[in-house]
Amino acid sequence: MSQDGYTLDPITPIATGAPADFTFRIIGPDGGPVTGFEVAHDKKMHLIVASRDLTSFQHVHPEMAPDGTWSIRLAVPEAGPYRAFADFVPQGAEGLTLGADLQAAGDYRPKPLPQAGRTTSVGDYTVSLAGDLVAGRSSKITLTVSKGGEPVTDLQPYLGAYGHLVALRAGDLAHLHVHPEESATAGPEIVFYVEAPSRGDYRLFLDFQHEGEVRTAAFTATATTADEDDSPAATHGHS
Ligand SMILES: [Cu+2]
Repeated sequence: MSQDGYTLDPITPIATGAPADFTFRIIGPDGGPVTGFEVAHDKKMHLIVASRDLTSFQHVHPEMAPDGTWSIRLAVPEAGPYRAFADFVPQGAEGLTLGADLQAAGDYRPKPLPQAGRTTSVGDYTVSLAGDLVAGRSSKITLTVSKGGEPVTDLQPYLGAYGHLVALRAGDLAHLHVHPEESATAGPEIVFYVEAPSRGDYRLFLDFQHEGEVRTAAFTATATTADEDDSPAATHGHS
């Protein structure tokens, strides 16, 4: 929740059903709300709200009032525990991702983590995943977008890239470092490097834009340790 003297301070609870204003501040090292932010990935603030069971995910861009209060119309689909992540760069400082636990009031029935798989669909789109997460190293993950069986080659830039990937660890919702490949094309492949800190299950959320609309494709992926990974493609050596 706090890092480098910065804290994510939720002001309002999150709503279920009808969207309501969700407001928060970033409290800085001097104890007051931060009002100076750099633009990163096209926005000054990226807010991610995920359910604790990782079946719900939203990536939105709040607006800031002059006093440093950020707000966005938001509703979550069901009651239960959620985690919010604010991703931002304070003026003159390093970029940060801060988390805060939120509770949407009401009865909570956690769902099991969706099964791991290499293909998922969202609307008319199919996204496939190649590559394996290996704990403790940067793993290359290639996501391929198709529509109606045809590769999509005219993805639109979204947040300064052709796709935006968020990776969260199942259980504690630890937020992973993800780097997009620099030499990106407009599809069908989008390449990321994902740093999984430990073995276990993760949920990957890909935001991509095509024909003017942003969609989110979600995958469950399991990270192995290097020793468990005996595939020929593994780059480590067995002697
Ligand atoms: Cu964002």
